[in-house]
Amino acid sequence: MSEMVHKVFLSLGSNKGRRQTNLNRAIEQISYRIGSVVSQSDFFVTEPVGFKSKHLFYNIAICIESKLDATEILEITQEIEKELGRKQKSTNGIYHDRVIDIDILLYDDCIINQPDLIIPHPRMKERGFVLQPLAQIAPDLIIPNETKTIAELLADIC
Ligand code: PH2
Ligand code: MG
Ligand code: MG
Repeated sequence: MSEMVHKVFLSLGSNKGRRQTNLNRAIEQISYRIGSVVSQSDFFVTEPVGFKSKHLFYNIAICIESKLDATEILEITQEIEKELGRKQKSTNGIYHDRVIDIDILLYDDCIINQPDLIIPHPRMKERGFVLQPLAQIAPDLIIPNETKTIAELLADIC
C-alpha cells in the first residue's frame, strides 16, 4: 500500500435482481474496503449495449479516494462482485445479465496495461452508459492521452 491518496473513478452497472439495492450495496462495500466515496452520479437507466437482453441496466459513476494501488482495487472489486452474487464474467467478449459489475475507469493520471487490468478503461470513450454518469460528476476531466473532456466525448456520441 502506498501512502498517497489516489483519485479513482469507477463505473457500476446492474441489470439483474434488485438493481438499485445491488448498486447501493456495492457502493457501501467500496466505501468500507477501498476508500471514501467523494462523489456519486444519479442512477441512469440504460439499454443493454453489446448483447441482447430485455433487462435494462441501472448505471452509475462514482469517484473515490483510496490509498490502495490499482491491482488491490481490482481484487477487492472482484471480491465484492462475487459476494453480491455475480456468477458469470463475460467470456470472450460475450456479455450476460449481471447482478453487479464494477469497472475501474481511471486511476489518477495512470496508464496501466496489464493482461487483467487496462486503465483508462479501453471502451469508456464510446459507451454512453459510462460517459453519461461520469459527465455528471466530472464533466471537465480529461483522460490520459486524450484532448477532449468527458462532456465533449459524451457530446461526440450523442
Ligand atoms: N456493461 C457491459 C455491456 N453492456 N450495457 C449497459 N447499458 N450497461 C452496462 O453496464 C453494460 C452494458 C459490460 O460490462
Ligand atoms: Mg463492464
Ligand atoms: Mg467488469
